[in-house]
Amino acid sequence: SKNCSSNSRGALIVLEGLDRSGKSSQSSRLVSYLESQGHAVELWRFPDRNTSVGQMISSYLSNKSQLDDHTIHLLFSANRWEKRSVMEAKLKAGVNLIVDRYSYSGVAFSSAKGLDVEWCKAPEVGLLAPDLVVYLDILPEKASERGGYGGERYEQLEFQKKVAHCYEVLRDPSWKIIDACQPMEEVEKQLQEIVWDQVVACQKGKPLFN
Ligand code: T5A
Ligand code: NA
Repeated sequence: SKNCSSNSRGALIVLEGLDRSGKSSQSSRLVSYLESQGHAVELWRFPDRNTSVGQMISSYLSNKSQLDDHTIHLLFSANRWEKRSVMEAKLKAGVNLIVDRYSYSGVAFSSAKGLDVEWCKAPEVGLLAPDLVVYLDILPEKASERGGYGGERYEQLEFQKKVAHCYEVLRDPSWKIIDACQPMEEVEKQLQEIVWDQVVACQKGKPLFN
């Protein structure tokens, strides 16, 4: 249960899920909703392709470059580390951050390639701990039907099945799961309710570190 005392920092809210589960659509709808309710809120996403590390990641994802699996894993993590201090400052200033993918994507996608889970988790230790993780749950087969996969490296059904399994292993009981096969408006409504109950109506008492 959350501590409803006087702390007024922003909340760190993470959306996770397979490719095409609807994270980007729902993140931006959630941001609009929170703004309309008068909350300070920003939309963030990982990978952040705007930095030089992010450009290396983007090039890898679009198959323009090849990298060792460990190397790309560490770049994804570095891409979160390079944003960590700005995120911390925003949260301390009372801004809520809605984050489209975070460390869990890092661990799920790399361990789906066969890398050791504990090795994958190690570089994430020390990053800011989310107040809420929402998993948009969809069968890989259903996700693959949505608008068709583009050309990016991980957008293949067989690989997404492995990722889904890795997310199941990672998931802990604090995660909120939404059935992402529902109409967009229904997912949106359930997400609003969860965020409201878990974070917004109740002031945050949780420290920013694990
Ligand atoms: N990755 C990422 C790692 O390997 N390690 C890491 O550390 C990180 C952070 C790029 C890749 O990088 C990997 C994971 C990814 O493979 P990305 O840039 O976030 O990550 O790209 P994607 O997740 O692939 O983004 P997508 O755009 O494919 O998926 P979204 O954001 O989940 O889905 P969204 O909202 O764009 O919707 C996809 C389509 O489905 C429709 C939408 O209109 C859209 O056409 N849709 C629905 N249709 C019907 N019903 C609904 N409820 C719908 N919701 C959305
Ligand atoms: Na996306």
